Amino acid sequence: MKNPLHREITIDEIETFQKEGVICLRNFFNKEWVHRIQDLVEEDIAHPSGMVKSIDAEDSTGFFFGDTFVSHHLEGFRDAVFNSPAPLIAASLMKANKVNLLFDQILVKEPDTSTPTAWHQDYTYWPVAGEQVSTLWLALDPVTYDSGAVEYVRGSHRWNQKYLAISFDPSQTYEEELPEVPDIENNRSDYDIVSFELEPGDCTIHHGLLLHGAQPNKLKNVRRRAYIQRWTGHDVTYNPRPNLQKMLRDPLIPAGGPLDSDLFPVVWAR
Ligand SMILES: O=C(O)CCC(=O)C(=O)O
Repeated sequence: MKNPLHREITIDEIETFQKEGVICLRNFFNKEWVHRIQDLVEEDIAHPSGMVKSIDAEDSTGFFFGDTFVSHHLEGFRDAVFNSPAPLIAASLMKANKVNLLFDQILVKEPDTSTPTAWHQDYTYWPVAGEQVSTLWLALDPVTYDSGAVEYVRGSHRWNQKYLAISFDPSQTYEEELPEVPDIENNRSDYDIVSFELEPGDCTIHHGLLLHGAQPNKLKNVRRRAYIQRWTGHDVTYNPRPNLQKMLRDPLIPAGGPLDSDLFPVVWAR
């Protein structure tokens, strides 16, 4: 099979991801992938899956659209999971001998969407244990600070601290005994915050324990469409707990075992 990477991931890039918890990779998804995924996103917005949910804050402007497990809904996303550069990027950066897709997702902030994305860690929402957990965030539009670029607290994945998942869904509560995420937004100068201006086809990959959030889309005529994949590596096991983010269905795998299942497929293995 043709190597989907237009170049290999470098040792420096792997080290940056491991140390800082986030890296930006430019232009790894070519125009063909970008156009195909843009079309799939439009199809999903028009005909969302049963996992779609409203993320707009009360009294907000615009539209913050989110749908999860989209590769179980639209076949084309399966191709983006199995045949795009994504699994090799995730495996290389996490130094993983195999990668499973936990789920994929669309997050669109339409022009003038006032809802920010609250600072959070991904990890505590998900039924996982282990180190090799990451998110690939693919830009489908030009992304700037003003259109809602994701921001990251560099190195926070190494603080040895898990935070309580804060809910994006008013019907959802998270009950783990963990401290709340600190008030980063009102104390920004205390943190080493980094973000990336992206072109369509550029992506970021961040570690599951890295604190991150995103600004509103303040622009009146620029959409901020992202296609997102959540990856795990060989050291990750299934760790179901009460009141986590809703998964598409029960994966029917034992707690403490590998994630390998139809729901969380092995996408690449060495
Ligand atoms: O796109 C956003 O607004 C937030 C993205 C995010 O939190 C994530 O991908 O984990």
